[in-house]
Amino acid sequence: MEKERSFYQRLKEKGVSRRDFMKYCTALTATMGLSSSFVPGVAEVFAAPAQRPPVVWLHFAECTGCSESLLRSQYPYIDELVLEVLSVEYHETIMAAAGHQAEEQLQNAIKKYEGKFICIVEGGVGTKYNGGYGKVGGRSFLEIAKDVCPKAAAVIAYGTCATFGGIQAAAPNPGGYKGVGEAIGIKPLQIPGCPPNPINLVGTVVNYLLLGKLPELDDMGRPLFAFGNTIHDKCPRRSHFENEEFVEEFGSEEAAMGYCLYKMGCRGPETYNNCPTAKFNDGTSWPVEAGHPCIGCSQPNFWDTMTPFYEEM
Ligand code: FSX
Ligand code: SF4
Ligand code: F3S
Repeated sequence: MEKERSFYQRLKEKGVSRRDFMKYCTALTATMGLSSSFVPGVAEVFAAPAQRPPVVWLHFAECTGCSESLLRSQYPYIDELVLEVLSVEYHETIMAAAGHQAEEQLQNAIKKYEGKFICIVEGGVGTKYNGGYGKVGGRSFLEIAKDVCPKAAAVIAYGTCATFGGIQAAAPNPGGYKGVGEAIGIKPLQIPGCPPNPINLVGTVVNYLLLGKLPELDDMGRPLFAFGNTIHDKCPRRSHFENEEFVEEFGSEEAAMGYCLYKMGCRGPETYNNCPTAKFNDGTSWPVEAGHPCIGCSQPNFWDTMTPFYEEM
């Protein structure tokens, strides 16, 4: 009770009302595919966490957009929520330590929490030349991944770079970049997207803390609650050529179809992600709603198989 009171007090100091917070929990619960009866439980995971799993967050080849999308854009207080439920032991972007001190922190964390920590990986891993195409603290990404990931209780590959290789794996891929699973032969839980939607990571973690298990996954290791449908399946622009009223309003099926971005190269029909329902930036909008075709950023081999952008497949 005391814990909960101080949590709401801290949110209030950040200008976030209990109502805003409940709105977020409701959206999160719906995204996780749970009924609304779970909303109070979800709120409690944040407000009075029973446990805070230690997290080691690794950065490999990427743009840090995955961390940025999590820490900045969605809700002004998402950082509070994340730091409330997770005990982040190592994260190069947000940690105060630097240099040798930071590396020491990583070693200490994996020793202290061996078999217990969650390892979140952001970025692709170079596999050619013994991983020589990318290093942190004098060690290659490949060496770090091989050292840290097997010691974790669970590995979450976060973003298209960590899941499928991403932009650095685009042809001609001189560094032999791959997703972390393929690079070191493990099967991580995968949350692709460039950037991924932070609600899918938070939903995965909350699912684990609330129900004591990871969400159901597809054969690529992606949570079904987020990647069970294509963009096209839930796209509101589809309604314009499938809904008689719209067709009537536009004058013909062809004219109504013009509202769809397929001819501008939309990859929605072959891209699995929940952007149309989860949206970005506090549920404000998402690419197709903002008038931009989906470029397939969460698919395997995004970049090569999705380019040239803006051309019909
Ligand atoms: Fe990749 Fe994440 Fe795209 Fe960027 O770190 S998925 S380039 S948004 O930031 O890995
Ligand atoms: Fe499908 Fe894209 Fe058209 Fe939406 S805009 S209906 S996702 S092709
Ligand atoms: Fe990416 Fe397409 Fe969503 S480009 S952000 S999967 S709409």
